Amino acid sequence: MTGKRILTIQDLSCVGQCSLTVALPVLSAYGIETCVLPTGILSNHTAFPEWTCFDFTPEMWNIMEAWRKNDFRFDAFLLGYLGSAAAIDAAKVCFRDFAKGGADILIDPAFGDYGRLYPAFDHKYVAAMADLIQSAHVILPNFTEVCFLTGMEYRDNAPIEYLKSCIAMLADLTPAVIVMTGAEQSGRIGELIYSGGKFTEVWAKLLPGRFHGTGDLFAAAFTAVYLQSGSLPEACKAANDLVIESIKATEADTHCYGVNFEYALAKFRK
Ligand code: PXL
Repeated sequence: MTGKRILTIQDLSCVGQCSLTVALPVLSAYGIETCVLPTGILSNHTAFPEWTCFDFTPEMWNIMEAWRKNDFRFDAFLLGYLGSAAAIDAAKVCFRDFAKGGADILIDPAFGDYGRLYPAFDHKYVAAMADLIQSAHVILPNFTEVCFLTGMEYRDNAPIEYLKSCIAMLADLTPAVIVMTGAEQSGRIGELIYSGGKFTEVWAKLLPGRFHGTGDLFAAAFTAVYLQSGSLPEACKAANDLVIESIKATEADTHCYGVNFEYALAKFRK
């Protein structure tokens, strides 16, 4: 138990396990008191063909006003898919007004994958995210997000030297420790951690198939273990183990619904 109270700021997608429907149960299962601030309410995530989005940002400001009166403070923040530049502005005020001294701020930029932006986003959103990560202590981008944030070219199956050079460029643009997720090299998948000018690599077995929501699952488990242990590689390893167990428990043709982390969590708590 950390005794820490975390605030996670992300969208609430009603169908398709991702964002808040992953972060809340996973952080709670690791014994962390978790508060939520939804940025938007979607019918389902945007990898399904049809979706609606109710912009929740006006209510974020009302919520923050009540929190100020209650004098709430948080020990840590985990941000994922925010959905709009307006939600990014609200998140900045949230850090300013509700962070305890020394609070950890972890941000998954969560705006793209496989070389492309998610449908709701454009370059303005990327620029707003580049500004937001100035406030972060740890960021969890995938390679697509590293490329959009740096302007580097996205390449499939890029050699590790290229991945590292892009990450080093990103390190010039943010003070945060970088944990690049989903690096793939010779049948392995893992994280490239860049901290204090040095790289650390954490690798796991690459399972076949592409599954939605694994980045959000990784971020939630990583955050829980990082807050408890203070170790970046340990947090990566624990999060990889949970993602792998979840994928193994997922039926192959249901990938858009997210992975079966519910089964994996129940198993790991036995
Ligand atoms: O898993 C990332 C994510 C979160 N939230 C929404 C999304 C996506 C990715 O597509 O659409 C709404």
